[in-house]
Amino acid sequence: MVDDLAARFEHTVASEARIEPRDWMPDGYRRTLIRQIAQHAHSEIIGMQPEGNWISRAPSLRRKAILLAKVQDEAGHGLYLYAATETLGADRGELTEKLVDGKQKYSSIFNYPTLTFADMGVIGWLVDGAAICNQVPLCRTSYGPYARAMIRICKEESFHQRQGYELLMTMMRGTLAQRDMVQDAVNRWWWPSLMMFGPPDSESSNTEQSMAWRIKRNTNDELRQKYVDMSVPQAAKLGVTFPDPLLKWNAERGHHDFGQPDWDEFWQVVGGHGPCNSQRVAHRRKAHEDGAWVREAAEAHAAKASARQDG
Ligand code: FAQ
Repeated sequence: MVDDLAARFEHTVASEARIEPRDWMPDGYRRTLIRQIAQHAHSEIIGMQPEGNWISRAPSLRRKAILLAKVQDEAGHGLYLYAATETLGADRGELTEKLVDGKQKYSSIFNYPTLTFADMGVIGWLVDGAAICNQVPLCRTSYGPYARAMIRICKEESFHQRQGYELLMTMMRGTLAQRDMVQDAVNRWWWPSLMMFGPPDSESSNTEQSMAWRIKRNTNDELRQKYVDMSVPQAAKLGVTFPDPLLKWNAERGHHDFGQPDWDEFWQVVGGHGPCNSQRVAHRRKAHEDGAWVREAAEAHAAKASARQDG
């Protein structure tokens, strides 16, 4: 029986059809999806903090409205993704507990501070740019609810990226001090943005199995290369440089050569020891605790409503 189910699962994956919540799936497939989707959801929710930091200090009403909309979108992406984990049997409350207890990860990128308003532009351009590069292939991931969530999320990420690039273009047309601010932000965010794609393939414990299950459609290094190739002409048009002396076009490969991020720093950050890890998690924990009364009120309301219906 299990052999039949396993064969059907393998066939569905191999034929590029989607696995749906009620289909049989190997335990490891379910566990891997819950891990990846939960980390992704946590990243969206924690990722609201570095930008939320600037909403009250945006330089104009227009920039404030854009930033508010972007941060709200991120909350929506997080909730959408938590809903996808629920289709796999995960419990949203438990996932949040694991996040605030440091038992589940979120993207390393959100452990760096946002020092100036140029960081808002660079997060949109580079961080959302990396997110899109990583997530567009996930629209073809083998698990249906995750693939469908990615389609909508990618559309919104595209708006996020465009607003960031437009913000930077505006600053680059401004004063020398504004141009310097943009270059400084690019210098600080370039290497962390390369780390978003995960460790080099040789150190990526999950890639091989995730590719076989078609959860991941590309390796970490493939996507990192694609991102570098995509970003270089955008930087030239903007008038900024990347802080990498090894970055240059390789005509033979048809790709840019580039240097490696500091992988020791990456593992430190992933291990909870980056510049803002404790601040981010403490803030999330406080928001979760402060929201307890809302969850209790919602549950009490739902219980009363269902009692009324039964009665
Ligand atoms: N940070 O074996 P692999 C956004 C962990 S976009 C922290 O290669 P995998 C939008 C990894 O989980 C950001 N941990 O892992 C936004 C694994 O942990 P384990 C979120 C990382 O899963 C923009 C271990 O290292 N996007 O939020 C990182 O096959 C602006 C070994 O690594 C997604 O999550 C990292 N950078 O590949 C919001 C996309 N990299 O097994 C606000 C979906 C690796 O020890 C503002 N996720 N690790 O528990 C993925 O595509 C994959 O999970 C990868 C990692 C590619 C991130």
